[in-house]
Amino acid sequence: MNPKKCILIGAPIDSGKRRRGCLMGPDALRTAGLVESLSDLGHEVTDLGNVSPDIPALTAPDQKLHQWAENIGWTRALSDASESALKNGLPIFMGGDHSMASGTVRGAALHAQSAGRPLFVLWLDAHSDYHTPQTTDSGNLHGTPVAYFTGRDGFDGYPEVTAPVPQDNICMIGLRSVDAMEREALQAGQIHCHDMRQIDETGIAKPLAAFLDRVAKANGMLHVSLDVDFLDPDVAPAVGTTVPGGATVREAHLVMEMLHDSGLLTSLDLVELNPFLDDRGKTAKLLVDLAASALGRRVFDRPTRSF
Ligand code: HAR
Ligand code: MN
Ligand code: MN
Ligand code: MN
Repeated sequence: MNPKKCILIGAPIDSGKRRRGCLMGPDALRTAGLVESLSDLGHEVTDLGNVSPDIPALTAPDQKLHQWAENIGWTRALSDASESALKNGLPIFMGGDHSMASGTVRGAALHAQSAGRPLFVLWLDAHSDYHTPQTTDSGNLHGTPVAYFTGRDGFDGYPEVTAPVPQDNICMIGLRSVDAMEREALQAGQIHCHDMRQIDETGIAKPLAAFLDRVAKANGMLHVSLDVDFLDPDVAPAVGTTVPGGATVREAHLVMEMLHDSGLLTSLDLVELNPFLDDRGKTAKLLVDLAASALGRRVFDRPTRSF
C-alpha cells in the first residue's frame, strides 16, 4: 500500500439549492468515521476543518438564481483551498452540495496547469449538472458546476475560468436525470456520458477502465466528484434529489476499488449528503466506506491488473 497524505476539507455549502441540510454533511462524515477509516489504512490524515467563505456584496443578474452571491463566495474560497491543498497531498472535500465542485475543480485545474499536467474529471452523478445560469429552470446552482469549470459562457461575476477542463477529459457515469437543455449541449459536445442504461448493458467496469486508461496515458491528474445520488436511493437516501435506478453498493465500490488500483486519484469530492434525510447514518457510513475503498481498503490483495 502506498501511504498518502489525505487532507480533509469541510465544505458546508448549502446555497446550491433550496432544500437545506447539506451544511451538516462534513460533520456527518466526521461522525461516521472518515478520519479513522483512512488512518486505519495507513494514510496520514489531516482534517483542516471547514472552509468559511467571504460572501461578496453582489446582486444576481436574474432573480431566479438562488443565492448567487453565496455561490460565488464559496467558489472562490474552495478554489483557493483546492489549489493550495493539492500542493501538499490528496484533498478530500466533504460537502456540501454539488455547487462546491465549481471551486474544487477550478482549483484542481489551476494546480494541474502549473504542474504541467492535464486534469481529468470523473463525475459520478444521476445528473449532468451542465446548466448555465441562463438555461437552468430551477435556478439551483448545484445544477451548473460542470458548465462552469468547462468554461461555458454565462458565469459573469464568478471567478474567471483561466484553466477550463477540456470536455474530452470528463467522464460522467450514472446519468438518469438530464434536462432538455443539458442534453442538447452534451450531445453537441465531447463529454463522455454513460447513462444507467449503458451501465446495465456493459457493466460499470468497462467504461471506467477505458477512461482510466486515457488518464494514465496522458499522465493526467484525476479529480473524482461523487454525488450521493449516483447511488440508488434505497441504499443512499440522504440526498434531496433522489432518482430511482441508481448504482448499487457493489457497483459504487467497484468504481472506488478500480480507482485505487489505478493509482490515478489526486482529489475527491463527497457531495450532496443531507444528513437531515438520512436513515440512522447509513448514507454517511456508505460514503465513508466508499472513500476507504478508493484509498485502498480491500478484502484480499489481488495480482496487479492493467486496464
Ligand atoms: N437539473 C436539475 C436542475 O437544474 C437538477 C439538478 C440536480 N443536481 C444535483 N446534483 N442534485 O447533481 O435543477
Ligand atoms: Mn450533482
Ligand atoms: Mn445529482
Ligand atoms: Mn465514452
